Amino acid sequence: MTKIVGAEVLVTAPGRNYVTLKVTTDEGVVGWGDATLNGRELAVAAYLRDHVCPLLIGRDAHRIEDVWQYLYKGAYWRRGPVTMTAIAAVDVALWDIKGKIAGLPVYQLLGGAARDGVMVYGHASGRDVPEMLDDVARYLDEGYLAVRAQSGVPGLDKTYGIPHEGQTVYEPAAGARPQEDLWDTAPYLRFAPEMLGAVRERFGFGFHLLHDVHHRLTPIEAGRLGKDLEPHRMFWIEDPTPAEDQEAFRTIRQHTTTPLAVGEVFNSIWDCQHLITERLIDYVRTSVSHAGGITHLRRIFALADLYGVRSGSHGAGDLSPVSLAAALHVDLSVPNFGIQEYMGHADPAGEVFRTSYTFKGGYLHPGDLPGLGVEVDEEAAAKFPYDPKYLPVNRRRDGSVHDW
Ligand code: GCO
Ligand code: MG
Repeated sequence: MTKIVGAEVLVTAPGRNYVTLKVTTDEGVVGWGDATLNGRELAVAAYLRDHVCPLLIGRDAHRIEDVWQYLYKGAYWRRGPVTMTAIAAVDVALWDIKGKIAGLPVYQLLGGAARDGVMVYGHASGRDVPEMLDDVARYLDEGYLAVRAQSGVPGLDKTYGIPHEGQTVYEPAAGARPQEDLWDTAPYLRFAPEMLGAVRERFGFGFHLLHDVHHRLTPIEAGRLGKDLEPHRMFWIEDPTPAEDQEAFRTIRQHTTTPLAVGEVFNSIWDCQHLITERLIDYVRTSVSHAGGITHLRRIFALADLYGVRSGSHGAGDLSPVSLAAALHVDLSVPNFGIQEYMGHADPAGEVFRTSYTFKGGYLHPGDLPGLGVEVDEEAAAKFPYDPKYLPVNRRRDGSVHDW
């Protein structure tokens, strides 16, 4: 038995807020897990500190499945982003420990590499189409095989996916109260096919093109968008409608052959059960850190594999480098990997998180260090105290709240 003797929560804001779990064994092996839930960070930190860490002490670090079931079923109150992010952090930390004890990178424990590298997509954006096109060019020059394109919509002063002045990596959370944005569906629906068409016109079809709708359309509007985008041969459109309504995807599917991706806000297999088994989507975007860790994510991907649905995990900057590393170990090993989002982490995050994944020719690789291959510098972390920040709220022209 490898006894857990320590479980501590670190909240740090090197550029943005991250919640990190540190689990220590009786032999001094340390495992790291990511528990960041953008805009609700302290809820997960408290859930872990008050209700999970005390229960971990004395348990066997090797019994990952048992610990998972104990925390999931044992809470009685199941699922939800806070609970599942907390369980994920424990799960990932235990996989890290298992790898370090075995002397193997985590992907070896998951069955070994099923591919040589993990294809990632980068985020190109601009306040207008010319600026966005220049950004696409930058990604293609860097060797990316897949690029997500977002552009400011004429008539709307702020749009999802466009960095604020001075940001190198896009981060929508800002301010101690949510920023309020204006949303108007009609101009967006007219503009999106035009701007994605401009990408194909300038750069052709020799790379994968993606676009995030960020939950803003109704099913029939999404069907129309998908149809209008068919000539541009999208790799996917993401989150066309609010994700909790699984039935909505049936309507979208009836109207378009543009591939559909959804799931960054899902936290369990139950959130995507019908989407997968009824083949209503092409890619499931559940992430290690928000969907119950490596253990539960693998279960989701195994179900998806049966139905020809591929993985396309969320990998925004608010998922810490610990989470990205964990995702890469899963991505490298599952048969039905599709693509991995890779947004990067702006400095000074690099001072706190020492990573060993590498990018080459459009692919990331998690590296071969034992465990996840990420270490957290606690002294550096202590220099960046928690900085409350909220995700924006969208309002329509009449002042009513829309999905952001
Ligand atoms: C994405 C996501 C993010 C989210 C962010 C919220 O596709 O990367 O939509 O940009 O908005 O993770 O915290
Ligand atoms: Mg998204």
